[in-house]
Amino acid sequence: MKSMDASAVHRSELVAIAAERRWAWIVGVIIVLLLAMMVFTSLHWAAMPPSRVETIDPRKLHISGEFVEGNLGTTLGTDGKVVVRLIAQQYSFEPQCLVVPAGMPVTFRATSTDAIHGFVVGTTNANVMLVPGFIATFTTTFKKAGEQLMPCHEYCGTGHEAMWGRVQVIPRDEFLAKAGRGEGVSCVPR
Ligand SMILES: [Cu+2]
Repeated sequence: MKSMDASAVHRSELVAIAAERRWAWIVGVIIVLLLAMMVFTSLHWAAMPPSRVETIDPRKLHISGEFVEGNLGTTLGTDGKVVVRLIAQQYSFEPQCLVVPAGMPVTFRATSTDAIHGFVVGTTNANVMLVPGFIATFTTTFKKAGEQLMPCHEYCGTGHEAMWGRVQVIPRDEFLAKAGRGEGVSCVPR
């Protein structure tokens, strides 16, 4: 009886050792697999060209080029495309208020003069980060007319919480009536 007990303990010990070894291998393989995936993706990403990157000198934004004051805001281009240009700076957006049409694509082009800013337009998916030196662009279509708030959503300094803009989304026909081809549309009636 004594020897049987001893051999039973011995056998279960062998089973435990085998199971431990098996799981050590499985865990080891998982770790190696994860490391290999990290190495592969980082090498793969580093080898791919970046997506379209537009740079701009943030020191000259106010002086010349696309983002001079007279060129900011919403324009209906001669090609019928709506483009909004704005800049963010501590602690405001320029312009503070935008007029955009509902139901047609609107392309935003924006950048920052100083720190990293960003904005989101109300509850829409228009949401972007603004990094000095880079032009952020995206195109979106606002579904409904109405006024939306546009807060800065990247902490940019002591005045961050006061950094807001407004976006007036107006019906497409009203917008087209307001905007002559190649002209700007602003919140301030002209
Ligand atoms: Cu900001």
